[in-house]
Order: sequence, then structure tokens, then C-alpha cells
Amino acid sequence: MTSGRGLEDAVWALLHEALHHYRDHPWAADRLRHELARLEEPLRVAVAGGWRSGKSTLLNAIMGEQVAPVAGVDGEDTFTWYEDGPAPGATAWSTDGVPQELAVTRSATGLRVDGPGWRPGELRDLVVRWPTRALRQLTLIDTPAVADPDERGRAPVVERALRDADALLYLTRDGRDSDLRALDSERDETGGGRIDALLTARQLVRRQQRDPRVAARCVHALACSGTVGLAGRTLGEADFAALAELARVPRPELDAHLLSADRFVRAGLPVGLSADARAALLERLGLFGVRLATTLVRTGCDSRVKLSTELIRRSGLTELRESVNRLFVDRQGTLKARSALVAVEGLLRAEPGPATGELLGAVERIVAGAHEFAELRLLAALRAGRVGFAAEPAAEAQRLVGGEGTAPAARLGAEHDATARQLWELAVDAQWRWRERAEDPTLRLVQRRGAEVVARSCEGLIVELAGPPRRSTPA
Ligand SMILES: Nc1nc2c(ncn2[C@@H]2O[C@H](COP(=O)(O)OP(=O)(O)OP(=O)(O)O)[C@@H](O)[C@H]2O)c(=O)[nH]1
Ligand SMILES: [Mg+2]
Repeated sequence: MTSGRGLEDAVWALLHEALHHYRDHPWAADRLRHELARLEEPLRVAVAGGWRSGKSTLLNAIMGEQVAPVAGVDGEDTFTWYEDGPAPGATAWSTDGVPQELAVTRSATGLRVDGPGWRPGELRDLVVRWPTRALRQLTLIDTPAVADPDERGRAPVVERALRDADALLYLTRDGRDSDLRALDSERDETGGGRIDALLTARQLVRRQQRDPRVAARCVHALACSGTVGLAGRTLGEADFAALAELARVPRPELDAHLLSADRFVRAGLPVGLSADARAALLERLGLFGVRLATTLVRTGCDSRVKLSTELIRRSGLTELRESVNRLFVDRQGTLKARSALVAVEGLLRAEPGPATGELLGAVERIVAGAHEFAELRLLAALRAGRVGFAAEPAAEAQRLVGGEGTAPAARLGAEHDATARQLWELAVDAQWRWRERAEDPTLRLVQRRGAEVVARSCEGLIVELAGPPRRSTPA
């Protein structure tokens, strides 16, 4: 069993071992060095989804500025990477394998590069360096639209995203925009509909999350409006002034103008806002966003900062960022280790050599032995309902193996202000109960094995909470 940095150390050692065996094989050695470097780099998160599902908008919302998409790139097959860098710049990687340095400038809708004019399908990756705090821990990858999945297999874009990235944010409009669209019709606002749209949508997502087909494929489902989130993050004083101006119009009158984009932009609204200014607001916030923002101004968000904060909260962006931190960033060592193992295994099978058997054995031992992976496997099985625990122990097991975050308080379901002593007691109690289950002969084998994994997670917590970290390095 490995714990702490054990898994990462094991993967690091394996990569060096492989590098030693492939030292005379430039292509393979290069791949391995690349994987070694990647262990030290920020976690890679790909944003994927169908055509116009809001990928670029969400990426901008996470970044807090409008950088995507990059104009001057034929996007059919291009992955656009956004990574932290000292100064703006980009590297284009096309099918000929020769990297090309490009200048990056801001455009009206995002960024722009002046490339040489690639043939369709020629540009595979555009790596944009952009100095921002948002990218210190994460590299974000904007991906081409996933084609409608009609066949059984995964879409090629998803395949590639899973290979290039450590984690995936997959956007779907189902159960979200259909809700918002329904709310655009003649629903009565006092019925609670309109302004709760995201909440409604969120409840719908919760239901979706309990659907085993969704649960088996993703770690978490949540509702998020990239448009509203981005508008919240980039809201300027002029935007606030325009929205405050709109909010002064009596509600029934404004609502009548907000039934469609045409009506909103057309003359007739009794405000001192030009048609261009209204069109710009609509472009930034959408009809739903304008309606939400004006209602918020009316009900107390009387400054730019207050409105911005509330828009971000209502958009679901705060929850999304917390989930990304909890489920991806906090687990980045494990996720990166997994990416490296997948890469090494692929390389060993593509370029077999005398040490292949031995190295594949080492990969297998790490995969089977690492407790972090056992936790992820159990989580997937629990989410898909494959273990057969009753609802309550199933939920507790998910929590204890890190399904809601890997910090001790998150695993133990404790309040944030719980003392170390309280956490330790919770861990001891949980360990005792799950150890009992692991040894309960009336349970099925799959349940006892699952309980064993949970009990080990509890033991890890007990050690972690028992005092200053001790590294057990036998002499
Ligand atoms: N209602 C609503 N509209 C959104 C949301 N996110 C984005 N949009 C709008 O949907 C359109 C497409 O958004 P993009 O972010 O360009 O979508 P994309 O997935 O990057 O599109 P492609 O790269 O062309 O596939 C734009 O008009 C956005 O304003 C959202 O959360 N809710
Ligand atoms: Mg896009």
C-alpha cells in the first residue's frame, strides 16, 4: 500500500526506470521525459462538450477574462491550451511536428494569433501562455465541439482530451437551457420561476447526479451558467450603471421588453440607453442574465461589487470552482500519476523492448497496490450502485474515500471548525465500524472488499490526524 507521496514517488521511480531502459530510443525517451516534466506541471483540465455548449465562455468565466476563443485559428481539430506564463505568447504545434512561436494579441471577442494559415486539420495544438493567477494551479484546454454521439464508442475529441488532460469538465445543455428556455415563455414570475432558474436547474442536475448512468461517468454534476458567471467576473462600473438604469423601469414594462432579444433592442424602452448599449448588454449577459441582474439591482444589489458577487454566486461558478478544487486540484497527485501510468503503458505496448514485461509488471503493481486508486475504483463502483450497500453506508463510504473532497473534514463530514481531536475521534469511530463491516461474514465479498478500502482510508486519516506528519522511511 502506498500513501502520502508514495504513489507519486513510485510513478517517478518507474518513469526513471523506463527512461533507463529506453535511453537509446530518442522518441520514447523524449516521451518519458515529457511525462516526468508533466508531474511537476499544473494539473491539466480539458473543457469539452457539444457544439456551442458554452465551452469557451466557461473557460473565460474560470479565468475571469475574455481570452477564448482565439481568432486566426481554424478550430476544427485544434486543442487550445491556456497556461500560465511570464508574458503573452503562443506556440503552434501542427501535424509536421515543428513548433512555431506566435504573437498573441487581444481581440474584440477573445485573443488573436497571426498564424501562417493552416490547412484544415493541420493545427493540432495551440499552446497559449497568458499571465494570470487563475492558471497557476491549472492548465485549461478548450477543445473542438464533440460531435453528436450516435455510435457506441466515445467521441474522438473526448478520447484525445482524456489522453492529453488529467481531468475533464464536460458541458451539457440538457436539463439546463431547456429549463431556461421554458422560463422565457409566459411563466408567472411570482410563481418563483424566473429568478430561480439556476436553482431549478440545479435541482434537476442533482436528480441527474443520482442517475447511475451519469454517476458512473462523472464525479460530480452541477449547473453553471458560463455567461452569467463571466458577466459577474468582468462586470464594470459602466455595465452596472446601465443595469441600474434598466432596473428603474417599472417591472411589468421591462419584462415586456425582455421577452425577446428583438424587443429589448428595439426602440420604445423608456431609458437613456442607446440601442448599441442594450445590444452590448444582451451580448454579455443574455436575456436571462439581464433579467436576473435587474432583479438583483432592484432587490438590494446596489453597487457593482454586490451585483458582481451575486451574479457569480447565482451562476453556479463559485460552486464549480470549489468542485474543481475539491475533486481535481486536491487530488492532482493521483490524477497526474494516473495520466503518467496510462502514458507509460501505451508507450510500452507501442514500442516493446527487452524490459517491457518487467516494466508492465511494475505498472500493474502500482495500479493494484496504490490505495489512492483503490479509492477511485471504489468511488466509481459506489456511484454506479455496484457495491450494494444501503443508501446510508454507501453515502458514508463515498465521503470517507474522498468523494466530497480529500481533506480530513470533508471525508469525515465534519464542520470546518472541528478540532483535530474531534476529527481524530470521528476517524477512529468510522475506522472501527468499517473494519467490522470488512470482516462481517454475512456481507458479500464485493462489500467486504469495499469496506476494507474504506477502513484503510480511515486508518490513513487516523495517522494523518495523530500529530506531526511522520515519514516512515525504514533504514
Ligand atoms: N443560456 C446560456 N447561454 C450560454 C451559456 N454559455 C454560453 N452561452 C452562449 O452560447 C453561445 C456559445 O458559447 P461558446 O462559449 O462560444 O460555446 P462553445 O462551446 O465554445 O462553442 P464552439 O466552440 O463553437 O463549439 C454564446 O452565444 C454564449 O453566449 C450558458 O451558460 N447559458
Ligand atoms: Mg468555443
